[in-house]
Amino acid sequence: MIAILGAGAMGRLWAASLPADETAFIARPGHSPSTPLSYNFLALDGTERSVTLPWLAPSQSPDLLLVTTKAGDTLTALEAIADSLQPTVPIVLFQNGLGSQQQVAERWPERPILAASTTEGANRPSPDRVVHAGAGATWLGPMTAPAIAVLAECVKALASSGLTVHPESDILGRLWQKLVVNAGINPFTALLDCPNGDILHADLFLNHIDGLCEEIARLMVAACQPEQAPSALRERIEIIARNTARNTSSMRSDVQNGRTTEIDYINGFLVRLGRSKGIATPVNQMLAERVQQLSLN
Ligand code: KPL
Repeated sequence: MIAILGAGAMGRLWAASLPADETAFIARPGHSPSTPLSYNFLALDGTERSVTLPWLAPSQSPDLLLVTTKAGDTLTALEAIADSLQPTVPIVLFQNGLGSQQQVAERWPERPILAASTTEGANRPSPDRVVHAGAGATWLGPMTAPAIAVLAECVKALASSGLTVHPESDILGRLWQKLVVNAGINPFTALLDCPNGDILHADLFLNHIDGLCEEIARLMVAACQPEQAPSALRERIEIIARNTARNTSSMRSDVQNGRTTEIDYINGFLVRLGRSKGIATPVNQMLAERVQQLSLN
């Protein structure tokens, strides 16, 4: 049985794609829903179907756990269920940004903990509807030593969904590549309240993108990531912003829906890293503070 903790768009995409008789959601601690979870799922081919999945019974022990909670909720959500999980159950973390994966790996180094980086696009335009908005791929890699031995079996289990899944020995490197893009697109779209492509012509972006990329390039070296020129980082950010020009970023969507954003695990992570390495991060700090301010308004 594959259990999913976190019933947002990403959790529901996997739930709709994995074999229905082998998948269940995990209820929040203290909640025991009396009815299964149902929603409509719009697939990439334009067909819409109803998905109904059970909640994992307290007596059931999953063979694999997918964690699709928001980055900021992950450690607490896992702490609440960890005692009921066999110590050998692989735990796959799907959070955006960086920081939450390390928190979990440091908390349970003896467990097989993996991180996923995905380019699958999913959104939830209303509470009971999930849209698979773009085909992508998912890379899985070990965050703790015991995860190395279970990587292949986890890739196989997730690939039974029909989604594209690859093993990745350097998952931190891949998460860093995604972090660069998220740090250079998401806060601007949230602050400007615009789709991804529109940031490219906005003064806020044009005035700060070079400074931001210089900070990230220095931080990557300090974090033992391959050195990349700030201009190459900017180019990648701009290519993705152009390729996803009409998309609403996850951060803009969080702000629009009154949800906590993942800024603390994107630009906020870079600010904390800068502090620990003695690297100034004024642009990341300004963006993190302004996005945090948005959620307070
Ligand atoms: O990953 C994304 C996000 O919205 O979080 C991008 C790449 C910005 C696409 O919208």
